[in-house]
Amino acid sequence: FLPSRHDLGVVAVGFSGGQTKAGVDAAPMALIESGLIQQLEEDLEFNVTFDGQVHAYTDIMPKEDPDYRNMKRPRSVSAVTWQVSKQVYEHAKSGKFVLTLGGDHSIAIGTISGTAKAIRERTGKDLAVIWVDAHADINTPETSESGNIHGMPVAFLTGLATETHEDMFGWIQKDQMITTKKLVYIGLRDIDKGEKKILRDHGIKAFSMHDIDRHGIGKVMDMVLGWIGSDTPIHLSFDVDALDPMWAPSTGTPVRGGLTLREGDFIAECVAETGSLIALDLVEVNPSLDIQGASDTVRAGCSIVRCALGDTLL
Ligand code: B3U
Ligand code: MN
Ligand code: MN
Repeated sequence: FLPSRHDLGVVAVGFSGGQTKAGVDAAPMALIESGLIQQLEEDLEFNVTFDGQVHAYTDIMPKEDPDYRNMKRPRSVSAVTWQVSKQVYEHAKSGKFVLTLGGDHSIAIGTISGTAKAIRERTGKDLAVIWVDAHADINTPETSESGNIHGMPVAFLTGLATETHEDMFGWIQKDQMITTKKLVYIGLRDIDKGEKKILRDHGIKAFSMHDIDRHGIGKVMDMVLGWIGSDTPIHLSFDVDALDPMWAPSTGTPVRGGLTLREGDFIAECVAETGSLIALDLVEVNPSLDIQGASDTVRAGCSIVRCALGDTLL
């Protein structure tokens, strides 16, 4: 199932509609302008397929998008993630590693549905997902207190939240979904009450900041990868707010007490080391928040991407 080591598909998603703060749509350009793709091509010698655009998906955006089932902008997020899903699927189907630069975390509905389907078709295997985040992003429309869909992607991807309207995530088919058994969280520290119940009821594996303090990141990564098992394709979805705001202040919902820069890189390195990583999302960098810290946040994001792609492995 492994992507041919040096073929990389890049999707740049300039979308902020899964939450209410402007600016997260500018992250792909900031990451690219800081030299990320060039580094992947020149230093890491990846054969990069990239259409050269940051997609804004303005042509598929609905004109009116009133709240539905407590969700804010459900048709817009659905339309964009459906399109992202097709873009990611095309890369993954042809055996490329897929790097998606967000955008807010709602876009993972698109990225993971795309890789889950491609991997099933190519290998018959279920995809494992490692979700690195301060938040669990597993609210259903009914448990969400904010109505922001970036707090719901995991619920839609696991089938815990479903919708029949095709234009409001009804497009997500069984073969695009993931199992809660192969979902693992790292870095959690801000979880809603409803989310806690969901995590408990479904026995979902989660390593909070408390677990990292207790065991250290090395032991935690052994447990994460042990839970997933070998020979399992892995999609890493990395929300930059998993890092402590000291390292990544420019993000929509910073939460103190997070991962150090080195712990974030270490997570990415450990996943790279398995040789089973097939896709990476980097999301929630918002260069227009905490402008003084924006370059640090972009740098931290670039570092995580390079580590996940094997830059720091000998
Ligand atoms: N759990 C809250 C807050 C949140 C989720 N993801 C982020 N913030 N970045 C919610 O809105 O669902
Ligand atoms: Mn998130
Ligand atoms: Mn988050």
